[in-house]
Amino acid sequence: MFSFFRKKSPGPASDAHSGEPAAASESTRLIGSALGRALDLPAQAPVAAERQTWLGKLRAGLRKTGSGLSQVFTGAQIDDTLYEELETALLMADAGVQATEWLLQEVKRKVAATGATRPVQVQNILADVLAQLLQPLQKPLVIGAHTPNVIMVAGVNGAGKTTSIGKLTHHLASEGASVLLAVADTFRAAAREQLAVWADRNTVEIVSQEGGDPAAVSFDAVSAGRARGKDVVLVDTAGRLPTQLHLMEELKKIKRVITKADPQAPDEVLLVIDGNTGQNALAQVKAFDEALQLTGLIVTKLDGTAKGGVLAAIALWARQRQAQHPDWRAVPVYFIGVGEKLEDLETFNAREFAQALLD
Ligand SMILES: Nc1nc2c(ncn2[C@@H]2O[C@H](COP(=O)(O)OP(=O)(O)OP(=O)(O)O)[C@@H](O)[C@H]2O)c(=O)[nH]1
Ligand SMILES: [Mg+2]
Repeated sequence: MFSFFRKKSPGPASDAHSGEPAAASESTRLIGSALGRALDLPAQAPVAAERQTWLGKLRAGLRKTGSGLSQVFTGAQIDDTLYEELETALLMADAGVQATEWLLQEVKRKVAATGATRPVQVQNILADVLAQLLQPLQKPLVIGAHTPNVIMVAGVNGAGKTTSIGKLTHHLASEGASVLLAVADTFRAAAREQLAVWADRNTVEIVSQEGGDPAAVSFDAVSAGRARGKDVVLVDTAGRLPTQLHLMEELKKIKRVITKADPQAPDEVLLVIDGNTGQNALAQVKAFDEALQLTGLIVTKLDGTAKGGVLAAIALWARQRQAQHPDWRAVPVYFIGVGEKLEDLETFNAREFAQALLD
């Protein structure tokens, strides 16, 4: 079994088997070293510079809209005005009413408990509270427990599914994993072509069918993946709104049929969310989870004008849901997209994200 975190580390490493989040430095391992264990590749030192680059992109993206957050703490004292401004800034950053209230309460509680008197202390407290709230969303994607590892990818139109699959393929393939791409977006010829371009770039195989049934293509792809001994099968589906019930039924069918091809599959059902979607992202997570029982999220376009706060809303929802249903599997954010290039996919780190949001 191997994960997206380095396994052969000279220092303390995360343990994919335990599902424990990696330490910050270890999380710098992108998929790049994911297969180190399985393929016996030499371990590499964390590439701090690369992490800096994407953090910079994330910060720059969030700063475009999230600048309000850091400005809240420039005053001289902690008073009602500060909390009011903080409330407004959190709402503006897309945290939503519930998560905003929750964060405010937690911050006030900790301010009282620590006897903080300066606004900058409130800023640090908020960073901690936010990081703690987001922490359960941080989890490595582990692949290799079952072969082929079947990853089904869903989401609304234009969220970044195909691009994310391309990036994921690139990283997996560059580490020597054999990947098979399935075009379960059979509606548009353009969709086949788009994925074929990614397949070419990554020199991996692709299963597609003109105008065919997306479930049938998925079945063929998983069967082919098994027959050809592939490590990973990535299934790209067509974009759809959760309100398009017949299309949601179609997604369920794709999932069911994948299980027919391999009773242990799909290993992952990922929802791709456009980071610019605001509060509607939470509605998407709920609806797609209801239909498909999601196992993870990819949040894209965080390099643009996304406000980032929606992750707090998702984290609070997950926290409340978990409290009500202890058996419910959490829906971690496996990756975030910070650009359109192959390398613009990063593992999610709660503390770094909280810090970037507050910068
Ligand atoms: N800036 C930026 N653009 C992105 C990112 N991810 C995807 N995009 C862009 O978003 C647009 C839509 O991406 P696609 O991958 O085609 O989205 P999709 O979900 O597959 O779309 P449909 O299949 O039509 O539903 C493209 O122009 C991508 O280049 C990202 O992380 N950052
Ligand atoms: Mg697509």
